[in-house]
Amino acid sequence: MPALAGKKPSICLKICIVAKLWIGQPNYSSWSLRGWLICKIAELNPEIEWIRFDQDEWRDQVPSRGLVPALELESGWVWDSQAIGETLAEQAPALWPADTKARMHARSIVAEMHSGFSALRAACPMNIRARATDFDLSGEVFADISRVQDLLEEALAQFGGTFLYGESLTIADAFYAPVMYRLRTYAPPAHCELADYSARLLAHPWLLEWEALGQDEPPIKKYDQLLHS
Ligand SMILES: N[C@@H](CCC(=O)N[C@@H](CS)C(=O)NCC(=O)O)C(=O)O
Repeated sequence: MPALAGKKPSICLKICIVAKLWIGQPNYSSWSLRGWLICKIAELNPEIEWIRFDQDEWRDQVPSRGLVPALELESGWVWDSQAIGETLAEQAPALWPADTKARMHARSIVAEMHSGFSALRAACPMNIRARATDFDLSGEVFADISRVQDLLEEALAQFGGTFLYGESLTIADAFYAPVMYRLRTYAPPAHCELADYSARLLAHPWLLEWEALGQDEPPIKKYDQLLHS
């Protein structure tokens, strides 16, 4: 694994550490988006190691069994989006809401996203630049979407502002941003609190920056074919 010791730090704002973030394929990789957005919120500006899923040489360079995101810090590696979020939150507490109840809620919905919604994730892979017409959604996918709507509307009603837990993005917004892209592609929500939140979130400059990164990316057939089936 490449060592960073001795290298010059990338721009350092709040967290003054040397960092390299391994991510790829912004149009398609939902976990990469989460890792990247968490770094943005933490004001960490890592060097980015862009990987391609159709190439394999990067896989044995990361300790995450060939999965991204993986973050290489001076102190060592951390991988998996949730672990990256927790590690950076030690230095950047604003990644979580300050209020205890809000933080408990945020941790719960992040954990639920990380371990659940398998029907939605399997049937509707993130494909930011695509729009499906009349996409056939199963009952299981509808149940996942309905659960997402309940959770996010509850967060907005109890703790929210422009974003889920107030006026700044938190890890929870980072975790649900790919879900908002999925809904926009496959099943745009009719007017509701969730639709308004989704529009505000996806108009955030960091999300626009991410979306632009994927515009000219080579297509991944297996995901694009899904839209025409
Ligand atoms: N639980 C992991 C999931 C990571 C993951 O599945 N990443 C996908 C990208 S979205 C990946 O690296 N896939 C490798 C491949 O498709 O070859 C996390 O939270 O970071």
